[in-house]
Amino acid sequence: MAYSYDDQNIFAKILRGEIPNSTVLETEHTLAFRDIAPQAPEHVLVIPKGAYVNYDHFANEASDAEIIDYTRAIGKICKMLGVEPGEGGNGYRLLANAGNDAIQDVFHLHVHICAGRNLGPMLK
Ligand code: D5M
Repeated sequence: MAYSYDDQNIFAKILRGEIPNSTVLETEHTLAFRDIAPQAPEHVLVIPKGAYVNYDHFANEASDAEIIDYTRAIGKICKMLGVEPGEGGNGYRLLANAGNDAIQDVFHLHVHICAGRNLGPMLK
């Protein structure tokens, strides 16, 4: 499968420092920042620094180091936000939209972390 990545997408511009962001965590392979249009009291987007259009692209082509870094960053942010259920938090939702049916707006992989209210059965 050939994946097509447009390096003019807004998250590519954030990664190049061309537009600002509200950073929550930065690691070697991952950047996390607050969503510009939050749908919950806590709404953080987590993106790999590599050029991956969606989760499938990332899972197939990223290195083990990138995948480990990204996965652990998501867990770390949930702890930082204080929403980890096992640690006294009230829970959270992870969501990654891909393609038209999911209404993906930005074609650089991002996992939404949403928390801080009862999120109902679905987001978006
Ligand atoms: O989600 C795309 C998400 O990206 C959506 O929740 C808004 C957010 N967004 C768009 N531009 C920015 C900037 N500049 N900073 C932070 N967040 C942003 P999708 O899953 O593709 O629909």
